[in-house]
Amino acid sequence: MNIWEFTFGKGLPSVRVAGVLLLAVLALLAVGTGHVLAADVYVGGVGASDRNPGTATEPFATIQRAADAMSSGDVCHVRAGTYRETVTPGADGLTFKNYEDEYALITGLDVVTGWSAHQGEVFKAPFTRQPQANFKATQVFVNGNRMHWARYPNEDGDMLNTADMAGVIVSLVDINGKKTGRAVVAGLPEGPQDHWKGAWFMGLAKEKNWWSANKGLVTASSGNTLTCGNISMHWSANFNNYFTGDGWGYIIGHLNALDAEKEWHWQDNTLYLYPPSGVDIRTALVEARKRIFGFNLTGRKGVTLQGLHFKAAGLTMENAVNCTVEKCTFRYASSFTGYFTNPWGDYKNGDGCVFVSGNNNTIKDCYIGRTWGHGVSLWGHHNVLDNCIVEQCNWIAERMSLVWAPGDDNIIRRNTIRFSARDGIELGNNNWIRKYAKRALIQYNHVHDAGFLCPDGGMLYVNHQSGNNPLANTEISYNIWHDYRKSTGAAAHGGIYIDNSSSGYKIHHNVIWNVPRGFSQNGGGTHDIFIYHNTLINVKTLTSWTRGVNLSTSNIMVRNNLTDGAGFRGTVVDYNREQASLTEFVDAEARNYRLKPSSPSVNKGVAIKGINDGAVNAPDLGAYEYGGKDWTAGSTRRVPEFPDEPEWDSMPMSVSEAITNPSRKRTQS
Ligand SMILES: [Ca+2]
Ligand SMILES: [Ca+2]
Ligand SMILES: [Ca+2]
Repeated sequence: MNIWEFTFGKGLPSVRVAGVLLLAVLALLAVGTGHVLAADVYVGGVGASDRNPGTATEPFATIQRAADAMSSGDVCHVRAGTYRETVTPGADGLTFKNYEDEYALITGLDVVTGWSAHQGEVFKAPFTRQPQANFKATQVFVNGNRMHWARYPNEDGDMLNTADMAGVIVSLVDINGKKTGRAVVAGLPEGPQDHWKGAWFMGLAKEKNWWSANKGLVTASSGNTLTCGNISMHWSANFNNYFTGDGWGYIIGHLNALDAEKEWHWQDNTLYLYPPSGVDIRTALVEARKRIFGFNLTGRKGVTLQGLHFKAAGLTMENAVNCTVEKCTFRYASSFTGYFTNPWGDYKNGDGCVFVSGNNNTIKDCYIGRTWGHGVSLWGHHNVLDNCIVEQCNWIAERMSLVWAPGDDNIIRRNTIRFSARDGIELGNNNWIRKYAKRALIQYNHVHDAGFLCPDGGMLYVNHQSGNNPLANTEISYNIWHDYRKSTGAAAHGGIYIDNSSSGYKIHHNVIWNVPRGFSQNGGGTHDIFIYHNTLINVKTLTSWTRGVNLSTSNIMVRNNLTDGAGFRGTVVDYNREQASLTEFVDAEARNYRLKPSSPSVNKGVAIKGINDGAVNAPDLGAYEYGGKDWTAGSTRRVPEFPDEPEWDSMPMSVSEAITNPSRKRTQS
């Protein structure tokens, strides 16, 4: 049998074979002369209309119109403008990019008009939004700035503090055999019976809210006492009373809470708004969330998004393959929702922000943040997150992370990851979501100022649940981790937290400071943990291992590390230097923990194959080798200026401020 018979089958008419060959030749020509067939398509600008041919001089008006007209290899150039759409490409191999340096904004917001007086300073207007499961709230912006869903007490704008919350006492009661939440809210203005029915309660039981916040839907209220149904999973289970007691909290999402400027509420297809002072609602730009996604790349291959801005709109890449997202920005992907069934949120429907369940995709040079939910969700495999800034996520204080990456073989490198109620990077949880990352590479990241509201999290968190599960074989190297903010209480972890028997981690050349525990674990059975060449400063407990009942905690190698503290523990602990003087670092005050030539840590380490092969003379202790190859961590990007959002600048810190003065404006009550 010759190859042709094998390929096309016996008895195939020769004319058919010739036809197939002709097509093959044409296809080869198309690949070889891509410029001839690939087209440039233009969207936006003067005279834009979807009835145009989509040329530079006669551009389309919508990106979707361009997407419908494009075929593989085509490039869509998006001019400056605001695009209120969810773009769903119908072909693979497309590129969508901003035109030159123009500011192209894709938004899930629509303009709200038709305002009339409601009561006092509050106005109302008709508004409906795309129906979607678990998309319980909308979001509202006035002249581009974020407003607050009506709340008691009022929101001060800092989404990760407790200073503006009320004192609460949270409990769990049995009502007709059903676990029901109770919350007593200090100072709550008393109204008639059920004054707060239909609102959400969100509470933090002080040091006891070990994992995440208490949330529930108020089913009844009397005086300042709320009865809550649909309570969050952890509150309902109330493990060892971790989620009860006194703490902080607020009521959100009720018209009766709408009593201050910048507050809004939406119900019965009516939007209520108390405009910011000095803003005339008749001339202001008021926008509310209509759509979940800005782009839907579900199932697509080889699509590139470049230089596009997303506001109040997520990106879903479910089962997407070989796609690239670069120099894009994503803000406000998710609104406040209940999450009572899933502490990881409705991650496929916006809470994931940039949600990737497919493989071999790259997200690089992006800004991602300012959201109630996740920043980036790498659920798929062989994806790369590179040189991004991911900040201000998990405002809802759930099990949501700046970077949530339970997929296998993902690479997370050179990112700046900061400001979260709980974890910085989470690599999965085999107890709750039955998935944790294998063979991940976490490298050259700068992760800081996480854990503002939940003590029992980590700069990096993962949970294998049992030491009998397969090794992760994950490498965590050359990163900087510092300032886990909720650092008091028995549950405070905050460092590299490889929880519940997580095993198979090579953790080397990391610098860690200001966390309660450097490397920690619960539950016993942890094994194959290699902790080499880390520098730990102001870490209360360097290593925290516990032994379980069925499995011993074994093969924990702690070697060539350097700290100003004391008490490294493991099964092999040697060649470490404890109680080091800060004077042996180049500039400890500026957090430069490189060694001086005179440092007693120089050349005091032991050779470890594959870890310190490039050492100058003998290996040094800690994360930097004197005279050796230097390394830095974090994104080289800067937080962009967003012309559509003039007032955010008053709140966040710049990168340099955050490094040198992380406590500024972020005081914890
Ligand atoms: Ca606040
Ligand atoms: Ca209020
Ligand atoms: Ca050396």
